[in-house]
Amino acid sequence: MSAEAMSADMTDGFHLVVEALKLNGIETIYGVAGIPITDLLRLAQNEGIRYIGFRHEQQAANAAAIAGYLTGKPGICMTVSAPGFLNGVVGLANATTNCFPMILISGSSDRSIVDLEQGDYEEMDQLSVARPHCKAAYRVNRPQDIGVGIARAIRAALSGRPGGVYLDLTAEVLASGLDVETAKKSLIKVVDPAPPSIPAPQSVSRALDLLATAQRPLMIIGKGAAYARAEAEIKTFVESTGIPFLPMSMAKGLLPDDHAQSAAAARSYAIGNADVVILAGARLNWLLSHGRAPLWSDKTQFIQIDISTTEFDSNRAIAAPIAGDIKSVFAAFNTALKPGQVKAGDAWTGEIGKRKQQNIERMAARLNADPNPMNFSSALRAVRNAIATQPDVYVVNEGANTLDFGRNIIDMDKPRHRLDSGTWGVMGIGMGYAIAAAVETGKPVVAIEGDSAFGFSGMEIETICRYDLPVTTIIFNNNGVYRGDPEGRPYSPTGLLRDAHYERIIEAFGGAGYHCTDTPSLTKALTEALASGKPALINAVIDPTAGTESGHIQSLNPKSNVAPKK
Ligand code: ADP
Ligand code: TPW
Repeated sequence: MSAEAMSADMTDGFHLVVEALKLNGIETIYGVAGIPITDLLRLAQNEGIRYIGFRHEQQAANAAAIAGYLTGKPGICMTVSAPGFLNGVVGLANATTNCFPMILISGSSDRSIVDLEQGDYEEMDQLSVARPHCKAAYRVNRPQDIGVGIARAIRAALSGRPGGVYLDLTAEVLASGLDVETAKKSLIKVVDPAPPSIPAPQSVSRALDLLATAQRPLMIIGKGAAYARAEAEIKTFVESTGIPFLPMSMAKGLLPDDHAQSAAAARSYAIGNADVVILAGARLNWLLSHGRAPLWSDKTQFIQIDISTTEFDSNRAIAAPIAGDIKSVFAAFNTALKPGQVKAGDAWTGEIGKRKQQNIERMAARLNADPNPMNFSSALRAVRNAIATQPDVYVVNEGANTLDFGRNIIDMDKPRHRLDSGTWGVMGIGMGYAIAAAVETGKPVVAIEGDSAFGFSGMEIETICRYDLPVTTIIFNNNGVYRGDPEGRPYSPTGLLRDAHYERIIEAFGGAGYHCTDTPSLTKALTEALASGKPALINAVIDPTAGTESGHIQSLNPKSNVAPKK
């Protein structure tokens, strides 16, 4: 690479990447600096792109992924070659699994050396590694192709089912010169990257005809519907038909959790007894028991709305598949519905209402108890009471018990405000999601974290403090993965340090730390932290015996039946 300055009628790969991103409305890059992208990041920042530098690429990639979900534009993560790239791939794969649009852009080493395995600095055939973990993967080998590479990456991330895209930029391409005239002509502004996908009229009428025969209809709303920004159309449909609905965890708030037609507090009854179920942007995967008994009845008939047609019949026969984007499908439903054509029966909604009431009363006793030390329910009640005063708060949630209890206890009333472990049930999204939520929305964020879950991304507390973000992290500290070890025993595979003072981590970076052992102090600390609009970390000490192994998914955890050795 020549250090000589180029003449005024020449530009280079660095400039072309930044210009192509800006031309396509990209405003933020998440990443970690190093060879060969350091100058690229500097240039991007100088040219007005907001750069958020992380301590680990996995979090930068998670941040880009959730930025994509929140904004509907692809989130951008930039990393160095080989190890930095690999760290980013976890976030890329998680984005693809969750259908979030993001682009992982990694610099790569000298291809002539990499391809002959001659041992370059950070040598790796990154394109081949990335390919199985994303929706599309491209490499740019000439500076005049940068515009096409970025345009293809944006379109692939956003169109149809959104997902992660990998874009490989060789060090050579970044530093290569190109005359300004050719460079200008090579850039592409992507027109209409996610065009509406209008459903076929016969699919719409097939679905409505089936729904009209239903005695006990139910609608399950998934994060695909939240991503599609279909809340207005779904509200009209749900309220005009009276159909009870169940939100999947990241679809909570699309319709408010306290909506009269929410069947969340009678979930098993509603699922087990529905005769026709509409799946709106939710896959019939493990999170819905694959549509199988004992949760589901084999008599239930399905209407499934999805932009990806390969989703239909993936687990159960789908009687009425509708290929289309959810906003367009519900708009079509609302237009086609004749008055009174679809109506949830009073007996069905009445029974759901009765069971909801019973379950809410049963839960209230647990929720209102004040044990010492705190347990998951009481601590979450304390958190809920503080959040209730701040309607704009974004909630990030991960852990096992912390996630399961958190999903049930923390109500949401705005769409796309709950961000969690998602389709994989992955640990380690916490700080990346929290940072991007604060950066992209400017609103306060509360990250409710199991102590084990927090450890996967804990160093990003420095990132939160460096950018002075309004993020409060609450650690549900019960000394272990799922729960703590009994006193006086050596640490087991699920044990973590007893009585860790996590709040001191943030103090090292100038943030506010709180140590809370009871519910009034927890509510007070969170209220104060939210009012400050500054970084804070609350160490909420929970009973180490609280919580169950694997949380609510113990049935997925294989157990050895061989008697232990004496
Ligand atoms: P959840 O975890 O909330 O159940 P999933 O991630 O399993 O949701 O399912 C989301 C589904 O939504 C995916 O199958 C995806 O193809 C679909 N999807 C994403 N965006 C859209 C859209 N705009 N219109 C229709 N379907 C969409
Ligand atoms: C990337 C396995 C699932 S839940 C969990 C782990 C390690 C942590 C549970 O303990 P925590 O929560 O966070 O203290 P709580 O509320 O029960 O006390 N590695 C990855 N993802 C997953 N899911 C795991 C490991 C796991």
